[in-house]
Amino acid sequence: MEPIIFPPYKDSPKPALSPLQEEVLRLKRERNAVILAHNYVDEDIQLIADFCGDSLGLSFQARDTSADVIVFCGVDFMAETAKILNPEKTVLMPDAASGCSLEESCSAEELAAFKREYPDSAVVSYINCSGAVKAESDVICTSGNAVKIVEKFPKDRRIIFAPDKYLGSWVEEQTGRKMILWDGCCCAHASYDPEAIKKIKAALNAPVVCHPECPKPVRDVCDFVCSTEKMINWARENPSKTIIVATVFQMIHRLRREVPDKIFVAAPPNDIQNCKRCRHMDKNTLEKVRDCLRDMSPSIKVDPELAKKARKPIEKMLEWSKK
Ligand code: CIZ
Repeated sequence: MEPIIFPPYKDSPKPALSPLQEEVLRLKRERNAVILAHNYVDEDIQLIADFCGDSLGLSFQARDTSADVIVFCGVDFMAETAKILNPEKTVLMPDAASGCSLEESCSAEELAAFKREYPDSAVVSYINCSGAVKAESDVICTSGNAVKIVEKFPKDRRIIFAPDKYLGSWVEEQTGRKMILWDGCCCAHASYDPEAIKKIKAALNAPVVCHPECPKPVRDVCDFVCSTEKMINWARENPSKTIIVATVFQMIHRLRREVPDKIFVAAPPNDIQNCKRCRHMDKNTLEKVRDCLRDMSPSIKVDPELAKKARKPIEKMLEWSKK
């Protein structure tokens, strides 16, 4: 299969806003809403978002916004986190069925039982989990701050890391400490083929950046491993004109806008609709963004008691993430 190659953004035509995008922006003004979009949603949504970023940046935005309504274009745990951080606001999701394979791999009951097997452990949970799992955790992390968060604990403190075993194993490598890893993974990142990546790297003579949710054999054939937000600086500073990207395909839209003079290539295998996509993120469409603003639904609800418990480890993460 031919690689998907994106020419430099600076040389590409910039289409005017479509009538649907204009309609969304009009509704957004009427509702005094803010649109927060994850790096993994489609470009037509990214282009009309007030803020486009990773879970960490989006959490700060959700906590600090003065808008009445947050439209969260991402997946359910992200919108739930926004509601937990800012319970007075109405938080809308274009499609309430956009979940996450990592979130599905770990229930709060299972994590509670796991904690009983390893008493006296601190629990660090990746933000890709439910509010109920967050409530069972001591602190939350994202891929952008996982190393920093784990390093906050004394070296001899036993840590349970949930639910992504690949991100966990990468953090182990970076920090030199062993953790007890939950056996979950992201189905999109877990399916890269290291041999296919080696081949394209040799064919294009270009470096590969991958996400830490990729398994170790994939990470080992890549030149750099980092969160989506950190990919921007790395791509900007890398001397190569062409960069191969192994994460959910839509990240390339963000990279192209931020680093407009480079060529970006989606790493193979390009398996769903000819590129690496997240079936949950793909449930976000511009039509559904319009509909949720028009109907003020689906709106996220979180039980106040649960929210109170889950807010602590999220706020601890935000506090520990400060520069
Ligand atoms: O942290 C996030 O938002 C995810 C899921 C990936 C990344 O690295 O941005």
